[in-house]
Amino acid sequence: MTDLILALDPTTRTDAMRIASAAAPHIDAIKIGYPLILAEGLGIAKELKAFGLPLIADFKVADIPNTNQLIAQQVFEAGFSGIICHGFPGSDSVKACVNVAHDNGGECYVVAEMSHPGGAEFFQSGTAERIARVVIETGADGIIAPATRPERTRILREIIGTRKILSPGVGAQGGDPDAIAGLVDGIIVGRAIYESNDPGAAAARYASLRGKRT
Ligand code: NUP
Repeated sequence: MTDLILALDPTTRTDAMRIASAAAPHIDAIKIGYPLILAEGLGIAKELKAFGLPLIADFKVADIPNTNQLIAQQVFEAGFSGIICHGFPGSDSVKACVNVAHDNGGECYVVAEMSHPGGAEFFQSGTAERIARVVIETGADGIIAPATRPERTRILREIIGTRKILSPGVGAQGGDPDAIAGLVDGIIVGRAIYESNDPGAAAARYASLRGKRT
């Protein structure tokens, strides 16, 4: 079954906890990033851990290896089980995040190609494919690849084999869960759930649409 990952980007603790609580029975993991953490602090991670779901830090870490390592250490000390980093700073920077993740029993995902329209500007013409190969070289756990462009994600799947693909862009960005779910290990859904009047029902609907991996 393809996982359903909630992108929890509201900017108040009250909204975040309400939405996570409603969605929790229907989702497989929670992803948070700058919007919620800059608003409420890193301590929100420990509160969200109470839902008993994997918690992914979407910081798209993109620095030199030493700084990446320092950032990743803070992430895992805060209680996260996974981290998302960028691949374009190079394999040594990615490896720094992978090492810290694995030392902590966690996972590291690398952004291969972004889901928004501008993601086609720099990640294509070979860059996404190169980043996917860095995932293999560094032992990272998988990539982030666009639900908005299943044809691109299919190409990246051929490079990374059985490593995981987590795919944002379903819902608010126009990605169709039917077109992507069979190709990836997890779909990431944010606004279509957290901006819904009934986040629990919306999460249940995406859970029923996510289909099986083929
Ligand atoms: O390429 C990416 N696209 C993307 O939307 C990489 C990401 N990490 N994301 C994140 O996924 C984005 O920052 C947001 O947290 C989530 C998608 O949210 P939504 O468009 O479903 O609201």
